[in-house]
Amino acid sequence: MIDLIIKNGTIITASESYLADLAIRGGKIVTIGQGLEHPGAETVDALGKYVLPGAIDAHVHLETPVGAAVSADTYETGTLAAACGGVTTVFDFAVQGKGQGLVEAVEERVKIFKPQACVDFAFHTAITDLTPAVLAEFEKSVTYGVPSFKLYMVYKDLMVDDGVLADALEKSKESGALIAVHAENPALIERRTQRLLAAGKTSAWYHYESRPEFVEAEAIKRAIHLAKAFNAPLYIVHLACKEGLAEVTKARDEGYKIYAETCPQYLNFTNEVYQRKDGRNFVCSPPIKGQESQDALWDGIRRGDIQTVATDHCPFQSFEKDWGKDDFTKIPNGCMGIENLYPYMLGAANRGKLSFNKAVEICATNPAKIFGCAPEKGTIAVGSDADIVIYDPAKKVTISQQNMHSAVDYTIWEGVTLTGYPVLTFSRGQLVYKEGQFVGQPGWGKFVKCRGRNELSN
Ligand code: DUC
Ligand code: ZN
Ligand code: ZN
Repeated sequence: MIDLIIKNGTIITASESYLADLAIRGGKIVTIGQGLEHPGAETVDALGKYVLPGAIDAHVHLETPVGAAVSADTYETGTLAAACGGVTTVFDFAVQGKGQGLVEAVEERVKIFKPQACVDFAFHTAITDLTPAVLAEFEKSVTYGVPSFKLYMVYKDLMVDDGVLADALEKSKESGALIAVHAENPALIERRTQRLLAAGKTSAWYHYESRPEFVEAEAIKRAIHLAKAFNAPLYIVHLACKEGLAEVTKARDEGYKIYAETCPQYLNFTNEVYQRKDGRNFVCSPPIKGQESQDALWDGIRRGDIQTVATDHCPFQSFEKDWGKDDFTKIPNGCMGIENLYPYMLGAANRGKLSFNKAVEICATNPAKIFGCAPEKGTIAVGSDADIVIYDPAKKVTISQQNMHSAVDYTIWEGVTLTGYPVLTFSRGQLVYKEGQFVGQPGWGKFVKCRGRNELSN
């Protein structure tokens, strides 16, 4: 018995675009063909529309304490907003408490996530305390289904030093784990910040001045240097600067498995936003850089040196951003984007900035391959999960806080008009979003266990 047939659409994968019908049974794609009919199956006519794999947002911080604030989206509102933007899998971070085991940190989070999740979810673990016991637990975490570990090179309470990063890289090589880094140089940031504050330079612009391009680039170079030393793969999260990207390109040209992710906010805005009256709403780390970096990031995507685009979704309410109106160091760091990722990247494809196949590759197929959930996730193929977005290339939407679904009271994307927008989202064959409305169920999302050893070739 077939549950659902999607007819007459243009199917777009990372490698092909073609007209075909899809048949779905038990949450899986079971047939791709022409003229599919099945009595009793629900039928969706996608004539004139694009049929895409659901996006994977490989970088979100839901309900996460950051300093005195907690990021505004709960697991429920965050994954609900994800569904409404065509994201069918999110990767959240389980932050390891001091002395805590890696699997224990994830299990704690799964318990809270499970009843609330509106789409499927997976985890990276943020390692904050790399004891010998934790190093010895790498294999167990890989086997358990969380093979990717993030290390922060900045942020008091979270950051690790170069020795820890080196140990983690060395161990990742033999255990099949993938190390990811938030790359910025904390010593440079600290001294620059003190100097700026002492000079009374306190506005949001100085958040950028305290950690400009070279501060990020230095840390990227250092992390890549260490990864090369152990010939270990490395994933750089939220890459935002031209010079750091050049180092990624160089290492990849030399044959190293260095992967880079960037975010929509770095692709759409420049550091000029920090001069705006609402500049503090754009405060995130690494900060949004200058035009040269933005141009380089787009080139990096088109060349394949940036393999993924994810959001770093970590919104804070206006009143929390306002804590820093007289001191940029008091602004909670983070921007929103979970609902904007796919519409924005597909809108860019619709404008000819990249191909639709490339947009699918970087938003869905590559994250699934890198983090070990392909081909169940990230593509349209027989046997894959029926995580499907129907996209209307003619539908115009102007983004506004009112038509978004996140729990935050503003959006940095306010007023941005997109031509082309998702009209339906299916999560494992279940309709969860229809024409501006969430129509799914909290608790529907399931925990996706990933495999180690990423499957993306260099
Ligand atoms: N950067 C942010 O801006 N927010 C959350 C964490 C991060 O790395
Ligand atoms: Zn980060
Ligand atoms: Zn982050």
